[in-house]
Parts: sequence; structure tokens; C-alpha cells
Amino acid sequence: MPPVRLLPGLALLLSAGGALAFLHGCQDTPEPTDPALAVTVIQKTLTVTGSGSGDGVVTSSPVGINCTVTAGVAAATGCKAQFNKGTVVVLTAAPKSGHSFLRWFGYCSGSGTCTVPMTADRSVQARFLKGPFTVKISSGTPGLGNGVVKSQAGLSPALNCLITNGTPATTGCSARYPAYTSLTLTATPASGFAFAGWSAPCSGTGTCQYTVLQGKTIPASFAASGSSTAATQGEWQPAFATPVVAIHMHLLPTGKVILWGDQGDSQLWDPANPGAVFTPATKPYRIFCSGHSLLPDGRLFVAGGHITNDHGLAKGAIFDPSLGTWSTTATSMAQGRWYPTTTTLPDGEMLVVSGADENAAFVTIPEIWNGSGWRRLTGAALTLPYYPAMFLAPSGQVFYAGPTQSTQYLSVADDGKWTTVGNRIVASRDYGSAVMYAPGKILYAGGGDPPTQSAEVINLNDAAPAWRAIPSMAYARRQMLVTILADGKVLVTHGTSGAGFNDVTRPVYYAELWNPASESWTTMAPESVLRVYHSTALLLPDGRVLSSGSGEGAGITYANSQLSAQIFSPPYLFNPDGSLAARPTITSAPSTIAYGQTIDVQTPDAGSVTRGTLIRLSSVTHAFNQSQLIYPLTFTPDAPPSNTLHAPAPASGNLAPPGPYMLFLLNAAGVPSVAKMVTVGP
Ligand SMILES: [Cu+2]
Repeated sequence: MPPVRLLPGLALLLSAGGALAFLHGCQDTPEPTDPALAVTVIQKTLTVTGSGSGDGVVTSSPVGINCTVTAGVAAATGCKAQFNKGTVVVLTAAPKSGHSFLRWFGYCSGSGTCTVPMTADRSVQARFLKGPFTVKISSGTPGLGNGVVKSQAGLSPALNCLITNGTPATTGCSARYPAYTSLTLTATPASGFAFAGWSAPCSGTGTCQYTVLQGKTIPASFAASGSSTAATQGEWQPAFATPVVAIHMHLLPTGKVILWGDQGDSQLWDPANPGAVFTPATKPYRIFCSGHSLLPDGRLFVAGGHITNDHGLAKGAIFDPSLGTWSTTATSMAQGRWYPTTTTLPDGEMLVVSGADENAAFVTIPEIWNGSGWRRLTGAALTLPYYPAMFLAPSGQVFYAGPTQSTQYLSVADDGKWTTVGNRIVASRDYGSAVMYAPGKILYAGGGDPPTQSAEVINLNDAAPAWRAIPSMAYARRQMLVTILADGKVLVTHGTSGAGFNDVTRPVYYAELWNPASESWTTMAPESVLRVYHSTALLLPDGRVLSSGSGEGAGITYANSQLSAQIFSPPYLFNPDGSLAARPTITSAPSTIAYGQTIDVQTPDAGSVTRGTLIRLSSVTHAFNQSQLIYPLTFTPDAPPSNTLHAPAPASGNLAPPGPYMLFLLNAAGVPSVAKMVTVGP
């Protein structure tokens, strides 16, 4: 396990789950071994606990544990036993009739037997659930597709679920079954429609075999006949090799991507020339575990770095994309920072918060880079978790969204001041991911331990902003990324559904797409590579998403890390039949956009383009993109045959802090252009 440590004064901000944000470093520290005493038999304790609503018994081989769980609560005796150190204990869970054994938590996962090597004190939890359970059929393509889902002949009660236009009927689509009922579901499309497939717990387009262990919703997706999965679920291109682990990844105004891990150089790659080699750029210092965002002039700003786990460097660095080289800032921060967050302010200054210093003390004082030196916000001391989710709000204040529960505004005026906004609904979203998906509107999805599939939003434009629950993702996940797409929808990639810091045995391969207008989720095609802790993803200028990284920390060696990247093409790039959609094009657009002015764009598609987006270039690490944000554009065309569109630019840096953005046009079908790089500023 990684080292565990807590500092005084944290209790205010921390829930039990939130504390985990502090406990995990970039590398794993081996467990200390017991003193080697040849004649002493060392014993280790195995503890079994229960959870859920059901009854059952957990027994061990060799004997020792005989633990009765009633309504999820383990009995006072029989649930704890000592074994000689090194004994391999196998636990078996047997549910009472009518109840189910769902799975193990703690040292084991899964639902089979639990094998525990007693090299240390161990604890496992057995989750039993009380039947019967409700199984419900839903549509994986809301608003789209007709068909019917039926259970196997002879089953009572039967499922006979008619789905029309992506909406399941009010009867026949849900039934209650005793624990361990075996369901075989068959999906038949209506005439003119095709069955696009099941989503979890099933997959593919054959029958869905499901053993009822808990209440479950099973999505079935129907689509118009002849439609392809690319049109509804997007498409992943084959993975390709990267020379280092992309733990930190950024898009530069040159259109190139820069990425780095701990080992090796930083590396440049050009998505417009995918066959081109990676070009190394020597790091200025050990910039692993730093924070970063893009400066008003398009250079990449980096604050802090790595000494050892929980010990940060006070240095700063800048990468100049036009020169292709790094330089170190002339002055350093007052304290080192390991796992800080960097936020571009309305005037182009760079705010740095959180992180641990050279002595592994949490840095409580925010610090601001003004382009030539640093100043500290001494009136705003506050201990924040590592890599906090910080967003520039329309008020010009900076909003702290998590992962701990109490969300707050930081005013950077004078010597700084925090004010409380309100608590999130879910207490800890540790290694979940947050995004400002529209000016002042923030989505926070997943995270926590065990991870949640829930999501919530807040609108900072409201008079009294409050967090509000929205529909959940299809998959619980942590160690994930949320990425704004060219059309303003939000893509979720990566993560693990397992409990603990980084359970590589339960990866979530499926991406999910969130529609801010309907607040609904659609499951996308699965990535082929496992990406969990230390993974990254960002939007490319061509509207696709680059996904990379994972590993090189939390016990995963460099050799076992993901030295690869993969690109996702969202559904908006495809026609319903799977062919590539015709994209609007930009003939010309200004290279700089000034606050409060009008943006004039030339396009041969003026007749079909009504909207566009400005999306700030990404700077990503550790489940958070510190730079991305979106400013939606509404275009008005000149009278035909003019090819000119006009849109109001952002009014101020509060809505779009200065720096490099991608300008996308969107046609009536929602297909984006390839972006033009622009600089937004005063
Ligand atoms: Cu790390």
C-alpha cells in the first residue's frame, strides 16, 4: 500500500472517502516485512464483514471462519480468525435460499471463491442481497428504434417488452424474479429497424444470458435498419505505440500534442501527420506530478514537480511550441508543489493551488504567476486535496468543485478569500472527473471508493447555486476523464469499477457520451486498451479524441504500463449508414478574437451553419483537464449569396480566459468542421 498520512486541520474538508485523495502517491511502497524470527510462529488476522440486505454464510479452508451474515451484518463470533503467516485461506460464500451472494469487496473482488494469502492482516467483505429482484428492460438508444425484447418460453412472470421510438412500454418491461433465476433474453427488431446490441450486463447482438443476483436494468438498443454502430456509438481506431507513458498530455496551438510521464523525455506528436514519429523535447526538470495550463500567448505553463511521492518541487517551467523547447521560470514558488492544480485567470495570470511541498506538507496558500514573478494569497489559506477540480466562474472567482464535499469560491482579489457555495450530493468523488460543460455549468461524474456511477451538476449562474443529481452513467468508475467534444457534448472515457485506489482487474472499456440538453448518457464503443490511474484524454482539432497513458505508478511498473494511444471518432463524424459525414469547412476566420467584438467567419456552408464553439486547448493529468472549457457561439449569416457568418465574441476573460482555443463550426446535423486555432484575449 502507498504511505498513509494525514495532516491536522483536514477534518473540515474531508469525508471518509475523500481522504483517499491524499493517500496515494505516484508509486507503490512495498509493505515492511516482519522481523525474521526463525522460531516464532507469526499469526495474522482475517476479518470477514458483511454488507447488503441479505443473509448467508462465509466459511474458510482451512477452517477458522464460519461467519453468519444476517441482513448484511456479520455475526459477533465466527467472523474473525487467526492463521499462521503465509497460510493461503480460501473463503466460500453461500447465500441463504432466496438470497444472492453478489460479490466480495476489500481484499477480494468478484463472486467466486476468495483466496487470501495471509502475509498480512486481511479483511474481506461479503455482500448478500435479499430477493426477489426487479429486472427491467430499458432502451440504449432513447428516442430511437423499434423492437421487442422477450424472455425465454415457459418463464413466469415473462418479460415481453415493446420498445417504440426508443421508449419501453409501460407494461411487460419489468418483472420480479427470485435470486439465481436464469434469464435468456431475445431482442427482435421491428420491420425497418435493426438490433444494435445490448449494454451491460450483456453485450453483443445475440441473446442476453443473465443470472439474477440483484435488481438490474438491461438496456437494449434498436436503430434504423442500415444504420451502423459508428453512427450511434462512435469508433475507436487501432491503438499505436507511444515512447513514454502519457501521464501528462496537452494540445498546443501548433496543433501538436505534448505528453510525458516520469521516465524519458517529453514527446511531441502531430495528429495531422499520424505516421510521423514522436519528437523528444528534453524536460526542464522532473515535471512529473506537476500542474499546468496554457498561457495567454499559447505557451504551456507548468508549476511544481516530483522529488519523491508527496514531496514537490517549487520550480516552474514553460514550453514554447514555436521553438519546441522548455525553459525554467526565473523565480520559483514559495513552496514546492506535488499534485497541484493550475487555473488561467481572466487577466491571464496563473493560479496554482494545493499540492505537497518539499517536506510533504500540504501547501495551503494559493500562489499566482503574473508572467514574471509570484505572489501569495495569504488571506486564503485552505488545505485542499491533491489535484483539486478548479474552474474559472463567470463571476471571475475560481470555483472549487471537489473531490471533497464542501464546494467553495476563491476570490483572488487582494490577498484572497474563500466563501462556501454548498455541499455536493455525493460526499467523495475521489478520482472522479469534473468539467465546466457550458459557462458556469459544471458536471461532476463518478469517483469515490467504491466508485459511483452517479453524476451531478451545478449552475453557478443561479442566484443560489446548488448541486443537483442527474441520471447516472451506465458504469461506476474512478480514474476516468471527461472531455468536451466539438459540439458541446461530453465524453467519458477510462476508469475502473473496482474498489480501492486503482483496481486494474475491473477496467471500464466503454466510453459514454453525455448530452447536456437532455442530461442523458449513451454508451459508446469500447476502447481496446485498459486505461486507469495516470491515463489522459483530450479533444483534437479534427474533432476526434486522443486517449493515452495509464500505469507508471500505484504499483504498476513502467514495463507493465500502457505505452500506447488510441483515437476515438465520436458519432458526429458519421452518417447513419456509417460513412463519413460531410463536414462544414472554414474558409477564413480571425486568428485573434477580442473580447466584446464580433467574430466574422467565411464558410461555403453559411446556409447550414447556425452555431459553433470555442474550446480552450486541453492540459490533462490525474483525471482532470486543468485548461479545457467551452464558449458556445451563435452565428448569424449575411444575406445570400454571402459566405460570411457573424457571432458575438465572449464579453470578457471571465467567460473565456485569454489563450489558445479551437474554433469549430457545426452544421444543422451537428457535424463539426475541423477547428481553426484562434487566440482569445483582450
Ligand atoms: Cu500520480
